[in-house]
Amino acid sequence: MNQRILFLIIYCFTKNSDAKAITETSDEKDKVGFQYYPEIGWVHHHPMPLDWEEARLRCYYEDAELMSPENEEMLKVMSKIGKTAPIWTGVSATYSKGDFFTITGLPLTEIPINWAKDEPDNHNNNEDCLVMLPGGNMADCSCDETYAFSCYKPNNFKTPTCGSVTGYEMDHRTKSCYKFHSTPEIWSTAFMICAAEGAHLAVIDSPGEQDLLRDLYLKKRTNSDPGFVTLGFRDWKNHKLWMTVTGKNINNLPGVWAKNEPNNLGGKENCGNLSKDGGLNDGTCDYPLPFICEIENK
Ligand SMILES: [Ca+2]
Ligand SMILES: [Ca+2]
Ligand SMILES: [Ca+2]
Repeated sequence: MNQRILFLIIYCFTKNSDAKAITETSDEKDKVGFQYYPEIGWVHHHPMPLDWEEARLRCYYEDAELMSPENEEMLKVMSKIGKTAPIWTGVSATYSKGDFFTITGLPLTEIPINWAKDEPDNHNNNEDCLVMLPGGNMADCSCDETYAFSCYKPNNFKTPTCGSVTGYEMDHRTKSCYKFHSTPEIWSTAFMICAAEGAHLAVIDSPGEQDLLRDLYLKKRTNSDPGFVTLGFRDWKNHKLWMTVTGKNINNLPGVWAKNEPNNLGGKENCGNLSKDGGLNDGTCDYPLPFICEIENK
C-alpha cells in the first residue's frame, strides 16, 4: 500500500498541469466557511482528513453534499483545491459493489473522470470510494482511509440572510426569516409594512410551515389580540380564488383551513389569516390584526 501511494504521488506530480485556470473565488464567504465560486456555487473545504462516511455525514449536516467532479467546472475547482493532497470525492459504490455513483445519484458515465494510471484496481477487493489525486486524476480506495474533503452547495443556494431590518429571525427548517408584528394593522397596511422591510406577508409553502407560524404566533401574541394573525394570501377579486402574495393558488400549497372555513362571514371575508388554533381562516380585510412578515432564502 505504501508503494502504491508513493507511486500515485509520483504519478500525480508529473501530471499536475491539466486543469485550466479557474476564475478566482470572490471574497464572499458565509458564516460557516463556504466560499463562493461563480461558476459552480458554494464550497466548504475541510483540510482535516476524515474517512469517507464521516466526510459524507459532515457535509450532510452542513446541508451540503460531499463534493464530486460532476462537471468540468467542478473538476477544475476540485483540482485546484486538491492541488497538493488527495481529496475525497462523493463518488462511491457503497450501495452495491462496483456501481459507482455521486451523492446526488450521477453514475460514473455522466461525470468527467480521468483515472490515474492502473486505477481503478479495487485493491484487495476493498476499494469502494473514489479519491481525487493531486492533478485531478482519480483512484478507487478503501472508504476507511482518511482524506481531506469539500462540501458543496449548488449555485442556487443563497447564503441565508435576514436582511438589515431588525426583528427577523431565521428558522432553519424553512431557511426563511420571520418577524411577528404585534401592532394590529389592516391587511393592506400589513402588506405594505412587510414590503417596506424587504419581506412579504408570510406564506405557507411547506407542510411544516403552518405549524411553525402558529407556534411563532402563540409565543409572541398578547392575550388582548383577537386570536388571528394575518398571512400573505387573499381572495382574488371576490371570486373565491385564494392566491398568495407570491402568486400561488393556495389549493396547490399545503396550508390547511380551519374547520368550516373559509365561511365568508357577512359576505366580506377576503383576506387570509391564521387562527391561534392553527387553521387558516378568511377574515375581513379592514379588521386590524397582528401579522407575520417573511423573508425567503431560496
Ligand atoms: Ca485503487
Ligand atoms: Ca414561506
Ligand atoms: Ca372566516
